[in-house]
Amino acid sequence: MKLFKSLFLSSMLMTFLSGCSSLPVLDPKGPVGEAQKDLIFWSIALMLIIVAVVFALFTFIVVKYRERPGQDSDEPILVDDHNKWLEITWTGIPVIIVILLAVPTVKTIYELEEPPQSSEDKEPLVIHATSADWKWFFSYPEQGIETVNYLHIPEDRPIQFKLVSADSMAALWIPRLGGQEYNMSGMMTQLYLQADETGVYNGRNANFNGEGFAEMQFKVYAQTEEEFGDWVEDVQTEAPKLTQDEYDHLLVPGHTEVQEFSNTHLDYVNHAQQADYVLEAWERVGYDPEEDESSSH
Ligand SMILES: [Cu+2]
Repeated sequence: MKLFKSLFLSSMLMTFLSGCSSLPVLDPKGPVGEAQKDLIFWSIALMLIIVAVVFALFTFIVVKYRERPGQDSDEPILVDDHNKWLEITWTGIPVIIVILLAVPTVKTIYELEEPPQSSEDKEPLVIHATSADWKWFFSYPEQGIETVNYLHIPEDRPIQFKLVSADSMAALWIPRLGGQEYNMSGMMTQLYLQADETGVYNGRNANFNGEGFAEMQFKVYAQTEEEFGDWVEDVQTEAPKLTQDEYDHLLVPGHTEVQEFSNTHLDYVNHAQQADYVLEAWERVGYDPEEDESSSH
């Protein structure tokens, strides 16, 4: 027991003393991730206190009521069958624990449904993040541009992600900016994130969806407002147009290199309302999923 306990404690210490370099979730770069980190730490701290109290009581009881030499262990220890105050105590404590965990959690969940309060005065930037086996499309409707497998965002400005999947269910996750949200076919979900620092952050799909899942990753370039504007302008003027035919080809399952376009696929499809668009696209480009399934096994 002692060995187990010291092993457990030292592994916890190692995790926390490692400077969080290997735990991006505990080293957030934006207000959403910050709020979620605070919630994680609050929950861990509360649970550690409970563990400490339980272990202390356990030790105390075991020592105090241990069998002593000369004691007849067959003799049952008689106790009152009912103690009002004990009953109230061990019913009340769990209720208080649940309240202490639930209230901050629910409060944070509702807060994160809205753009971060720290940047209330700034208009959120809308980015449609569309997942397809096994790539990400990021459409900027206001800027009229689209990227594949990478995205640029301005710092200190809330990003309103509108999530949808063209085919199987996925989940958008940028650990340094905040928790994940699901991409589903035929409906739209929403996620606010914000970067408080410029830098390159990793993003990925957090919902297993088959063969190409592991490579369904992307980079997030958080830039100053000015750099972001320059990048948008470059893409608007230099990137090719994304034709519907090319988009249909991109929807065939597989991995895709990073790409950018000076228009968006939102011009011809809204996956949130046209869940079977992907099937029509496959048919148009002559891709047969059943044939692919048999050849890949
Ligand atoms: Cu298969």
